[in-house]
Amino acid sequence: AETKRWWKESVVYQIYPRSFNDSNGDGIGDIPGITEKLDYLKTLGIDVIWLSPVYKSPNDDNGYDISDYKDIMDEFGTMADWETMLAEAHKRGLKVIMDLVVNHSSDEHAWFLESRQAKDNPYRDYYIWRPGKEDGSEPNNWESAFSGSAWEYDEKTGEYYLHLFSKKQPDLNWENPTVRSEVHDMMKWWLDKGVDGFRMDVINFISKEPGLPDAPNPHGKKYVPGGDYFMNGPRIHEFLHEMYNEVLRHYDVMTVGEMPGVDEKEAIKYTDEAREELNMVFQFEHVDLDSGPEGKWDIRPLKLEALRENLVKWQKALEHNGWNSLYWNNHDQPRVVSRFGNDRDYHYQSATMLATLLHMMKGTPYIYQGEEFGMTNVAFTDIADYNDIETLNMYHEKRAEGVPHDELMAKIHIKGRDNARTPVQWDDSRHAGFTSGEPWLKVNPNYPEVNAEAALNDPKSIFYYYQKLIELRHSNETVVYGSFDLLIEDDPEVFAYKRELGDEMLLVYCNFYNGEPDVTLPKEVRGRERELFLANREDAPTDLDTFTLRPYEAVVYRIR
Ligand code: TEU
Ligand code: CA
Repeated sequence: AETKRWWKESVVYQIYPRSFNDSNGDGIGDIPGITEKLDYLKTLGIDVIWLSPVYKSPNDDNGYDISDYKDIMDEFGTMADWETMLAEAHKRGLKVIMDLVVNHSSDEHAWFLESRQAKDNPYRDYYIWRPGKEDGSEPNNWESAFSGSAWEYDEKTGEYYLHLFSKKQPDLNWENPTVRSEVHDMMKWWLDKGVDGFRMDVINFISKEPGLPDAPNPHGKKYVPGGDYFMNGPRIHEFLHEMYNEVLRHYDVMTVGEMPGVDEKEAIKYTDEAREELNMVFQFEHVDLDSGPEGKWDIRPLKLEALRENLVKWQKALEHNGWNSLYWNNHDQPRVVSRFGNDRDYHYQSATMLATLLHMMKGTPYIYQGEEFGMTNVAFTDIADYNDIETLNMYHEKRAEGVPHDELMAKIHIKGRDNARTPVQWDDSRHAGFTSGEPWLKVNPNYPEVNAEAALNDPKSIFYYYQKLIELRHSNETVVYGSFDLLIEDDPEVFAYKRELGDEMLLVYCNFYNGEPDVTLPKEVRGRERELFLANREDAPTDLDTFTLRPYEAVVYRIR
């Protein structure tokens, strides 16, 4: 049987502090603003808060560019504010995990300021410096995740440094043991302050293929993705096991590694407890299914078949020795009710169906702020209303190539990261109650209808459905530890699976679209009595072996 762990029984709630709640009217969410909302989170019922970065940062990438790992960003408050927040969370039985961003730092970090001074500076090897090719061009052809080359030339010493993300996010050199021990010390420093774990930013990028070779470039592009040479690289498992031994082994904490480009075979290595690396990973396959070969802006429709095949693959691959994370949303992804649901005609129905589909699977569910009451994508028409560096860089690069404004805005409306980053809509007052000043990013104009207060006042809201899902996970072991098996292999509209533990069985039926498909119960339970465990519509039948699912209906039966 399964080893019981608190982090397997938990539901995590992600806070993107800049957009969460502004306590002092400067238009920027902050730490005291989080403390104010802890009771709200307690009402929702979550167990763990994942805080996106709150460290000192020049905010080139909203805190994912850290200039001091042991200090708090001025805009977010002080270390004392942070300590109060942690104490207040702990008082309520909420754990807090921090974002650990150590694939790269800010170019304004003291280490980098030193590193760029001279080739023989003691900090030189903290980062990845290389001379240009013979013709002076970049050391290789890798493309940055935020457009352009992944290399930046630095006049001072006449060499290039590697930045897989923005040029203000130089990659740390994990080959250097001093860098590794600096990171370990910093992690212990936070753990000793009482944090309950880490979400590790692009942690599977830290080991680069020695030699940093050019990536194949059949179409003769200027720069190409170099992921094959840094995703899940040669020393990654060694580095993570070392981190476990040096740091994590000594604390009762949870870890989740964010891992673009991880497949289930690698994931089992990262999460197999016996290997002592991480508890879980964030994989990206299911959120890449609506992208084509050209990457995230190459947008395709999602098919349930593809999603089901993928999710089932992950459920089965990690079912014995690993553990899955379950998520639809985060601060980089569009809002799920707009993306895979129908935010116009079936807002409640599709949001709750998607929630059911996710939360009834095996793994630790993650909720992203605002998801719990159905926040949606946004569509600003002016590029000046956008802030995200990925979006802006893409827009300007493509505009320069002659792609029309409207075509780019259409993509941004579907996939842009600011869909997730508009301020949390707390109520129907000015700026949705997020701030008494001017918000750093505009509020989604649908806040008069979609907001937390309205949800709290409506017993039939998405909020209370999430609350129920969390309650069921806390009160029912099958939801946490039960086996997972598909019930219907190939229905183009219905995702149906069962969870089983001992004598108990949960049957989950989700109608993914707005049709009205019929489903039939599996042979083993036909004619047997069943009770309603959860449903997002009234009057789901409990006595029929074959029944019709209504648009976006989700229903879970319990059989004992
Ligand atoms: O994101 C990792 C990552 O690979 C991103 O490129 C992500 O896939 C992209 O945003 C999708 O559009 C992490 C953080 O979550 C992200 O916010 C940071 O910008 C990035 O790392 C760099 O730290
Ligand atoms: Ca503020």
